[in-house]
Amino acid sequence: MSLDEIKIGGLGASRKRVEDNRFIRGKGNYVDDVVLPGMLHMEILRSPLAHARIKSIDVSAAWQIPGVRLVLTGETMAARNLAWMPTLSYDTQAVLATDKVRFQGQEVACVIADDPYIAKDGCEAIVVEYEPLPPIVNPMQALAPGAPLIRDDKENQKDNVVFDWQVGDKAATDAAFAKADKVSKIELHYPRSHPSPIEPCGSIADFDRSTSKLTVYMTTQAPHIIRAAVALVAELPEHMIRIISPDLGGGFGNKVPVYPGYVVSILASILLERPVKWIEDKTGNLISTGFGRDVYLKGELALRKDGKILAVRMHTDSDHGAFFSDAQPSKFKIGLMHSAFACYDIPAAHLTARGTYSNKAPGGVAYRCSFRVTEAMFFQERMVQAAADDLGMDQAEFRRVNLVRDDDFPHRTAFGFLTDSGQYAKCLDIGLEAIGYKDFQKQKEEARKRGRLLGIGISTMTEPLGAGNSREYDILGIKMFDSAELRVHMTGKAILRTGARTQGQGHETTWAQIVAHELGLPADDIVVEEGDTDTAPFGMGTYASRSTPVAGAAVAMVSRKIRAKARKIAAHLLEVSEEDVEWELGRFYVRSAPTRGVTIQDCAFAAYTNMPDGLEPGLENVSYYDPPNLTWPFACYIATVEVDPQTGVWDVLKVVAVDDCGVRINPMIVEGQIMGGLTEAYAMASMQFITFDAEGNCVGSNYLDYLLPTAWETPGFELHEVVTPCPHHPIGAKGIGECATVGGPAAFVNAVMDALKDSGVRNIDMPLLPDRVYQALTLKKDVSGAPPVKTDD
Ligand code: MCN
Ligand code: CUM
Repeated sequence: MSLDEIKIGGLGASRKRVEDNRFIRGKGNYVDDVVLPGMLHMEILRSPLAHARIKSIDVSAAWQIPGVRLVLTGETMAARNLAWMPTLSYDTQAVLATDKVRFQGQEVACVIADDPYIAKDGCEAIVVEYEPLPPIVNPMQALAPGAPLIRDDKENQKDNVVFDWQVGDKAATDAAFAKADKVSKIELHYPRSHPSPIEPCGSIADFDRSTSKLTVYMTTQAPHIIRAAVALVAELPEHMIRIISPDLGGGFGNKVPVYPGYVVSILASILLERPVKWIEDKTGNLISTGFGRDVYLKGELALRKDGKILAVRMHTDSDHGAFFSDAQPSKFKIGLMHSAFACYDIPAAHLTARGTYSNKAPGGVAYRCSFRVTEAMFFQERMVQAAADDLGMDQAEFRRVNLVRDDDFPHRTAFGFLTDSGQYAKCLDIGLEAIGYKDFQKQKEEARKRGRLLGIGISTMTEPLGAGNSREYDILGIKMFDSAELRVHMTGKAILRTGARTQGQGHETTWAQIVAHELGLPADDIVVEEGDTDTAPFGMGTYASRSTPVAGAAVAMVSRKIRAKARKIAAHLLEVSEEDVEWELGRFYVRSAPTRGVTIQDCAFAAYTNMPDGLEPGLENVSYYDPPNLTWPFACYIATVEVDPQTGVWDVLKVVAVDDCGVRINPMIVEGQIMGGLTEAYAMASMQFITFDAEGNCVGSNYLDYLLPTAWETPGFELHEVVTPCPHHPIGAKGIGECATVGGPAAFVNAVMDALKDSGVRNIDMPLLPDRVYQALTLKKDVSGAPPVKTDD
C-alpha cells in the first residue's frame, strides 16, 4: 500500500527543476528586475591605476550635471566612519579610496543620479589627480627586499605579508623524507581565475525613514551574514534590516564577499531617503570582484621504491590582492588547502603557507571550491602524476597503492581531517574500465606513427564539503550550522524555508524531495523559499557545497519533528496509543490492523481541526543542524587527449567521471552539477587566462580575452555513479556542487603532460594554451605561468 516514492518526487527522483518554469519563461526575478518607486541609480568611478597616491579629487563638475543627486568619495565616507570596512577574514578593505588606490578597478567615488546614464556622466566628470607608485603583481615582488608597502594604512603592517601559517607535523615529515628512496619535486602555479557568473553583482538599498526599516535587495549567497554585518558595522538595529537575495544568476563564490557597491548604496539610500540601485557591468565584475586561486606551490613527495608515499611537503605562496577579503573558516588562513592528499593513506605531512598582498583586486575567493580545495586537489594530483613518472610506475597503479582502503574508515588524514566513508578503488576501477585504460597504450603507439601524441590523465580526490561542524568552523566567530523551517498547512500543502540560498543549484526542487521522502507529501505540494532574512530562519548561506550537507540535513530533521507530532495526532485519530502506531511513507496505521490508517494529510487537517487534548495546535517546526563532520564525496575523473605537435593544439578525446556523493536526492540535478563543473574545469585547464601586466593592468577584463566555453568548445562527458552513503548525514547524502571543478582540471592537465612525457616536459602551468604546449614541445622544457608573465605577442 506504500506510496511509490519516485512518483511523489521523493529521494532518487529525477524531478524536473521547478524553478526552471519561471527561468525559461523569462519570469525570473533578479536584482536588476526590481524597480521601486522613486528609485535612483548609482555608478562607481574606478581607478585606472594599480597603485597610486590620491593627490586630489575634484567632484564639483559632477554636482553641476542636472539629475545628479549625490556624489560620494572616500572623504565623505570617512566623515561617517565608513571609508573602510572589515572583511570576512579579519582584514580591512577600502569602501572608497582615501589615501591610495591599491588595484586597477578599485572604487574611488560614487555618483547617484536619476538614471544610470546620468550617473555615468557624473563619474566621468570627476577629476582625480594620482601620483603613480610602483605596482606589485605577484608574491615574488611582494616579498622582495625594499618592496613598496601596499598596506601602509595598517599601523602594524611593516611588509606585504598577510599571513604565515603552517599545519601538519614537521618533524615526522622531515624524518620520513630522510628515509625516502626517492623524492619527487614539482613547482606549480594555479593562475587567477574568475567565477564570472552571468549576472554581475548589484544591490538596491531602500531606507524608509518613517519606519526606520532598511530593505536591501542584493546578490548575495549568504543574506543572514550580510544582515549581521550591516547591523554590527553600521550599528543599525538588526530587526530593522531586511536582506532579500532574489533569484541569483549564478554565484560560484563570486557573491559571498561584501563589496563596496553594496555599502555605498546603503549609505546613499539613508542619506537621500530614496531607493538606490547599483548594478555592476560585466567589466566591473571581472576586474574588481573576488578572484579565485593565484597560488604558487613548491611540492615534494617522499617515496618508497614500491610506490608508497611516505610523506608530503608543501609550501604555498598565495597572492591575495590588495585586501584579504576572501571568506574562510577563521581557524584556517589558507582555507582547507590541507585537505590535500585526504584520499591517500600517508603517514606524515607538513604544509607551510604564506599569503601576500599585491596591487591586484582582492583574490582568494573560493570559486566553486570549499576554501582553496580546488588548488589543494590540483596540486595533489599533479604531484601524484609527477611522482608516478619519477618512479617509472603506472599512474593508476601508483594511486591504487596509496588510496585509502574501504576497510580503513574512519581515516585520520596526515593533516588531521577525519574522512568517514568511500569506495575509492572501486571508483578508480570503474573509471579505468570506462575510458579503456588497458587499450590506450596501444592506441598511443599507433597515433605516434601518425605524428600525433596521445595522453591520458587521471584525477582521484576526496573533498571536504559542508562546513561546519561548529566546533571547528566559524566565519568571524559565527558558527557554521544551518536551519530549516517547515510549515504544513491544513490541507497537507506546505512551505519550507532554509537559511541557504540557491544560485542555480535547484534547492526549490531538491528540498521538497527530502520532505517528500520523510513525510510522504508529494514534492509538488511543497513550496520552497530562501533568501529573505525576514522570513527564512538564520543560516550561513550557500557556498562550499554546504547546502545539502547542512541545510539539507536540517530539512530532513525538521520533517522528522513534524512526523513525530503527526504521529501523536494519528494515534488520537485512530484511537490507539502512540506506541501502537506504525509509519510507512505518507501514512500511519495500527500495527495490529494495518488497513486502519490515516494519511499525513489527514493528520495535517486534524492539527487545525481536531487536535488531541493537551497538544498544541498547528503543524510546523524549525530545526538547526550542526553537522558532526564534513561530508567527503569522492571522484575519479579521467581524460584522454590528442596533441598536435605541429601547433600545440590539443583536443579532448574522451572524459569519464565517476562520482560518489553518497545518496543522490535528484540524480538529474547531480549530473547537471557534475557537467557544469567539468565544463569549468576544462575552461581553466585550456583557455581561461586572466592576468596582470607589469603595470598591474588586468588583462582579461572582458569576454573576448577571458573565455567562457560554450557547448561548441566543451567536450562530452560520460558519467558514472558509485553510492557510499554518508554515515552521519540523516539521508546519507554528501555534497556534489563543486567536485568536478575541484578535481577536473588535473585530469586535463595530466593528460596533456602524459602526451608530452617522452619529450622530457614535466609541467606546463594552466591554461594550457597551444602556444605554451608548442613552446614546451619545441624547447623540450617546462613552461611556467610564473612571471615574467607572457600576456601578449
Ligand atoms: N544534490 C543531490 N544529491 C546529493 C548532493 C546534492 O541531489 N547527494 C543536489 C542538491 O540538493 C542541490 C545540488 O545538487 O540541488 C547541489 O548541492 P550541494 O552539493 O549541496 O551544493 P550547494 O547547493 O551548497 O551549492 C553550492 C555549490 C557551490 S559552492 C558553487 S560555487 C556552485 C555550485 O554549487 N555554484 C553554482 N553549483 C552551481 N550551480 C549553478 N547552477 N550555479 C552556481 O552558481
Ligand atoms: Cu566555493 S565557491 Mo561556492 O563555495 O559559493
